[in-house]
Amino acid sequence: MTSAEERRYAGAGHRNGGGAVKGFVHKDCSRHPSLNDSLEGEIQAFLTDEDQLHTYDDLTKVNPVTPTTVLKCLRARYRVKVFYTNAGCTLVALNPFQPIPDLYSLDVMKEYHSASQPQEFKPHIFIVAEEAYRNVQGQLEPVNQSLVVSGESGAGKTWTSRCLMKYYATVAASSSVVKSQNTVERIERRVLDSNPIMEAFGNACTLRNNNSSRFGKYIQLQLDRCQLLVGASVQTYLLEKTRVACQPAHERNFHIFYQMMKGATDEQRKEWKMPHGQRLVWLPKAEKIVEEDCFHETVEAMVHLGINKERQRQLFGILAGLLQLGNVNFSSSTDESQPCDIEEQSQDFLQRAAELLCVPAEELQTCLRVRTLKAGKQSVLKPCSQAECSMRRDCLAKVTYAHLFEWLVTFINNSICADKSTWCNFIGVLDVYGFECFQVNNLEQLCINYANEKLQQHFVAHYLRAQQEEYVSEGLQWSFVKYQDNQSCLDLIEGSPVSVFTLLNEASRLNRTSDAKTFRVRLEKELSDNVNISWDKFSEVPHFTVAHYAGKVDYQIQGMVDKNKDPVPPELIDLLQKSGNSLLHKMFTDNETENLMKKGLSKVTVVSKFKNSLESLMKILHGTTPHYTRCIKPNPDCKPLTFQKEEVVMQLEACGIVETIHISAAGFPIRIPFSSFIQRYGLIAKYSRFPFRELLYWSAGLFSFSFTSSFNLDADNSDMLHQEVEKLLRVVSQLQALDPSLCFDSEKPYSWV
Ligand code: AOV
Ligand code: MG
Repeated sequence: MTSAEERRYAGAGHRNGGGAVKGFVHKDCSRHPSLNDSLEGEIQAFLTDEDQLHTYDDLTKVNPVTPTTVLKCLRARYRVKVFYTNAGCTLVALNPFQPIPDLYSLDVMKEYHSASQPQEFKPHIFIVAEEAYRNVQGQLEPVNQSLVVSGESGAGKTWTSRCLMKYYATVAASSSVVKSQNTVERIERRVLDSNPIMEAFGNACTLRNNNSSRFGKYIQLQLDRCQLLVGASVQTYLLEKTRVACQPAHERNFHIFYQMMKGATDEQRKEWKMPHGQRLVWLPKAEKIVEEDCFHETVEAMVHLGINKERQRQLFGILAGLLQLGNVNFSSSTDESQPCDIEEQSQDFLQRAAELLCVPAEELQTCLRVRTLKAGKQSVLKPCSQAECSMRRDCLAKVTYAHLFEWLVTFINNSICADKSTWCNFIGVLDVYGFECFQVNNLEQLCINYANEKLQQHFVAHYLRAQQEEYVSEGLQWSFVKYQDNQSCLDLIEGSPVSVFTLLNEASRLNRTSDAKTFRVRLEKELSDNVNISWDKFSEVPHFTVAHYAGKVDYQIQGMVDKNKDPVPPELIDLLQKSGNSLLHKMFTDNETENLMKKGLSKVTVVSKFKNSLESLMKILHGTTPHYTRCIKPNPDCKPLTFQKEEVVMQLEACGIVETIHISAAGFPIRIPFSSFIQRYGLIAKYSRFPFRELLYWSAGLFSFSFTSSFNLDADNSDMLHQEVEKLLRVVSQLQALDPSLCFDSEKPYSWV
């Protein structure tokens, strides 16, 4: 379906549905244990025009709105390969798990961009993009916009974010050129090229998604006065750095390592000391072939962004060094006064790691095996146990990789960020890691799921709560739609004075021996009042279970406190600062935190840092107009065009889609400040015998004029104005036919300026 005619939405409706079903009784659709069992039955009983279900472009039009009817409609659409559906104010995007030709082509972008009423087209991510783009201008003043893409792991958030960026890089191309380090590139090219680099270094193949983002990102696309893209900046959130040294069963390390292995020339292999057939412990093979292994594309993007050959050489040298380090093992020592030895067969790997990281092999060995304890001015050397040695090895890799990632992000920002004087507004695209529930979950999943809770709260606060409160404050008749508020879950995780985070921080600060059982008992003592936490007291493995908005997750406690402390032995920082690899040296000397870390003063825990960074993100989001896209994963195995209803219904319930639809269907879809409305439509008051306030709400419910950016009333656009007035007058006469008692209040003469 590529022709404009086919894409055009048949009815006269718009993205947000009409104001039809007010005051309905809301069916409580909180978790329903027998929902799946009764699913088919209920579906059978539903709607007679089954053949037409796939034509429902907006779920607000499904009647009645229940999880099952919504599900049925989405399934019908998925079967005919329609992947986008409006749900009131949000867009639901079903993942096809298969490239869909022509759905995102240049022509389609242009078509949406040039349409006078894109919202009358079939639902598409480009409508959301275009809506945000036109909204930036604002009705009175420019408003920054945010596109919030959510959904569970593998649902399609990153894919959608890429589509959005491509859209703006196309329709808002300024074609200005930027120079850095002997390269000259168009800015749009650079902004897009930041994606493959960040994905190569920050994404990995997990059980849930072959290209799973292991970090969160918020990209601000900077627009100038003419609304052209002149730059961008990226903010990243908590990279899952443990993956570099420890990959969960059947998962892989970050893509970049595999890209190097697959794409390297013989010469590069030699330089990286990676002969064919070498088994590298930190590079577990995944059974699946992953498309993301495209070294060439990553390198090309690096060139475009201005990372020169020498820097690339240093960067890959460091990565190769880390891979060698992964094969270094330690033998157990019977004599505690003696440090553990490096295993015989590991010696070569240690030597190669040292060469690649450009540090003296002797010192590397000592750093890994001996701890230096400072007591006043004196230092005491303490040999490390076998486990401690391995921990120090892993720590070296993690801290190096995290710094490398940070360096890359800073480089990208320097390369794509426009000068503040040249841009005035932004459109932000948020793509974080999706909700995760594995067999074993630890601090990483707790942070990821906490981020998703925060986003859900933003949605609830911004849309479900705020919209209804506004109706009430404006004196509209409204029966409140219940929704699932996740505040108590957030209180449990991050609240004060006691929460999982405060207790974790306390345990980390007191340097208590990280006994998992003790920690669990403490959690139970302090938090058992919260309904969102539970535990199986008889379980062998100490854990706690959190009831997230998206489902229950068991978190293993073992290792959590240590992960939160994330200590870096100062000797390791010292060593890396001495590296002859100028990039590695720079990464560890440029930053003030390194010096604090070295002195052991950096006591900020992982969860505190993450909480702070999410709070600043929330502040930014609150200052923008949000647009929500809910990505849905139609089956757990990432199979093309396979729709499993149990899987989908769980996600629909989790994100409160039914409540959203109810509120959208019952509510007023378009809100315009009074002053803008008067400025624009006050003219009608002259002609109509209609109370202005009524007119305001009725017309707001019937017209999607929020889409047309505001215009000044001068001779040039008087035609346009008259057309709009004609349209409104038609509505007014229809309304008066319905209810002759409606009349114009002559005491309040509104007129336009
Ligand atoms: P995620 O970002 O939501 O998961 P992705 O965006 O990586 O998920 O999507 C997973 C995979 O689904 C992609 O690699 C594509 O193969 C496929 N896919 C998604 N959307 C589309 C689409 N519109 N058309 C075709 N294929 C698609 V995670 O990062 O794991 O939370 O942490
Ligand atoms: Mg992703």
